[in-house]
Amino acid sequence: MKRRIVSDSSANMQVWMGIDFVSVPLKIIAGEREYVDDASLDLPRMLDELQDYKGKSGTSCPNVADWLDAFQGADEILALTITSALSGSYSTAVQAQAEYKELLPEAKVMVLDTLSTGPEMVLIMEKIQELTEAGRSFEETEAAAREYSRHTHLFFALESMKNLANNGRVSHTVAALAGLLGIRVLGAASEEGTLLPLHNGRGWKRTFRAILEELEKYVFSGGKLRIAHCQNLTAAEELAEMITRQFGKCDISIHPCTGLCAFYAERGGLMVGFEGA
Ligand code: X90
Repeated sequence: MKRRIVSDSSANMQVWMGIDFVSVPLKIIAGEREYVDDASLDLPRMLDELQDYKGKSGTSCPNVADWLDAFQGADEILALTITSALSGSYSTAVQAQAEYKELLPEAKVMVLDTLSTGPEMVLIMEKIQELTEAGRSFEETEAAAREYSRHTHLFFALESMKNLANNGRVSHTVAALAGLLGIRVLGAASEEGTLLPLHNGRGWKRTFRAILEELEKYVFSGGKLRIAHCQNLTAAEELAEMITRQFGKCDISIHPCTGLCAFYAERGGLMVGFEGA
């Protein structure tokens, strides 16, 4: 029995030391240029080049063959995707699941539409790993991961929503608030897996205060919280400190965005995944 955790690269995790884990890259496309969201991506350079690029840019999800490659060699697969409301990743993963089971009828494959992305996916994968270490069966692990994912949430605080709007992932009206007016948008992943704006404001202090208030409303348990940032470690650390002050000692860690999330969250953006009600 060989169990593997697989996720698309919107989880911002390329490797997981000592764990059978595979990340399936999404791609960022700007004219002739294609950036693959894997360990070889030069992120600062991608962000610089995108900033200078005046044409249309977008992204593409993994195809069925990409998922199949990632499944190859394992017989228990727990795969996670970015929300199906914003990407085709879930749909291609489900097709790969069917094909893999045709090739290998004994194999067990879960595909979880996380209705979220980034650090919320990290929490769910950590839960799967915990269950695996505790020796839980595939079925128990799948059920517990699905249940857990109903109690995890995602916030994001973005300086600009230009790429989200230009790619039809958020309305131009919502996006116009950010960027154009220099107002930061704080939002959440809705229960349907779409972007839900919660608050607009200038200055990080106000954004942090709004995040703390929203964490109360979403009943952050004071348990696990993961922050992903796009070239904004300072804000991530400051937020972590404020959360610790308000909620007491909790399990917080910070990591950088990789290609896909960096493209949409843009420079300065933060994403926060946490355990709630
Ligand atoms: O299939 C594709 O091309 C990928 C499309 C992804 C679109 C959205 C990515 C958002 C990443 C921005 C803030 C988080 C929003 C989460 C809402 C559920 C990061």
